[in-house]
Amino acid sequence: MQADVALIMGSKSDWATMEGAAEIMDILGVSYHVEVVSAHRTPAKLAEFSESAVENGFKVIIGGAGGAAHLPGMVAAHTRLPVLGVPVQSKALNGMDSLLSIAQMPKGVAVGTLAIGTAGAFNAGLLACQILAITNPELAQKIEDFRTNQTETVLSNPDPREG
Ligand code: RP5
Repeated sequence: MQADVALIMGSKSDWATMEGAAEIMDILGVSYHVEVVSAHRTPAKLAEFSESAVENGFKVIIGGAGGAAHLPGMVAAHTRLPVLGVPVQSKALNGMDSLLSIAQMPKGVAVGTLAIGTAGAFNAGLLACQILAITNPELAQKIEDFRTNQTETVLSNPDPREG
């Protein structure tokens, strides 16, 4: 099946973080393909995957990686599709290494960098949906409903002592 979003990551160990992107895409009904594609351990696969991403029908790529997190930047170097980078929280440096590796791209090759960890992964999925919603009114309405729901949930239970 053709998917709109490629959800790729450097290692299986990244899935615990990156599944948040899948969660919101499931909620909003956006199709995605999940695969481990490592910039360092499978560099030829990364180049092939990125170069064929347009012809394979992807519209947005989400890349998650930790530590020396070169995956999103190297994917962006090989495709014109928008790439959203998620810094996975590393053990040694708490994800600061991942964040800086992903954010500090050179002028001319863009990666949209999200927050470190699970919030970043969820928001990468949400942002991918928002990008797709530019040309998809039905998806746009689902995002409006999600936001309204979220706001109402906070407004209807403002006491921090209650669960
Ligand atoms: C990165 O190294 C991966 O994205 C992962 O966050 C980190 C550790 O990978 P594993 O050693 O757990 O496979 O390439």
